[in-house]
Amino acid sequence: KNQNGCTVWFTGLSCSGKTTLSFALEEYLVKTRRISTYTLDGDNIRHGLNSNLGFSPEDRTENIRRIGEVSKLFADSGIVCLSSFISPYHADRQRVRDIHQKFGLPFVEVYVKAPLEVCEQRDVKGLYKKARSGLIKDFTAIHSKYEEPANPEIILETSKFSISDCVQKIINYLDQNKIL
Ligand code: GGZ
Repeated sequence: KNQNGCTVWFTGLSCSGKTTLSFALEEYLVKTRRISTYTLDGDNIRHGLNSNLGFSPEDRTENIRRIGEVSKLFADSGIVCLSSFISPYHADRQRVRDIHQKFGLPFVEVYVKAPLEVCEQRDVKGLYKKARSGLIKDFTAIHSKYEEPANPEIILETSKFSISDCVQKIINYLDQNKIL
């Protein structure tokens, strides 16, 4: 193992910018720093490992529990694991933090913060529209709660700052805390 692993955990509403930021961070870490990363997101997790889970509160909790365990394994292998999930419940995020702590692995919670109105306006996949019209049930922030992080390591307001400013903020944190 030639580098120290960690997990950077992006939490926030649908269309808040989690995936955009994690891809931008990944590009910087890989190209500029030659650091190995792995991204976990809905595309590679909800279609595979967690394809049997939906969006009920119980399923979201199990979704995050499994992703937390996988993130810990990647971090333990020396990779920078970038995990982007709404992860709406405080207790679930806390459990992921705890298992990292137990194994001495850095866990950096990044709250990707944007007002619901902004997320709804972005509506990249048209899901908010479907949720408003009743075609999707249990949609986060429409019918299902999002518990704001109480004490995240980093808060990024994506409606106020550019992508590169937000990425720089994460890099500064990782450098200053000697995580990279
Ligand atoms: C929230 C949903 C839902 C419901 C489908 N609620 O914007 P997206 O499309 O690409 O990201 C959302 C993704 C959320 O999955 P997570 O695994 O991150 O959720 S959680 O952490 O709460 O378990 C959205 C899509 O799946 N999606 N139905 N009802 N988002």
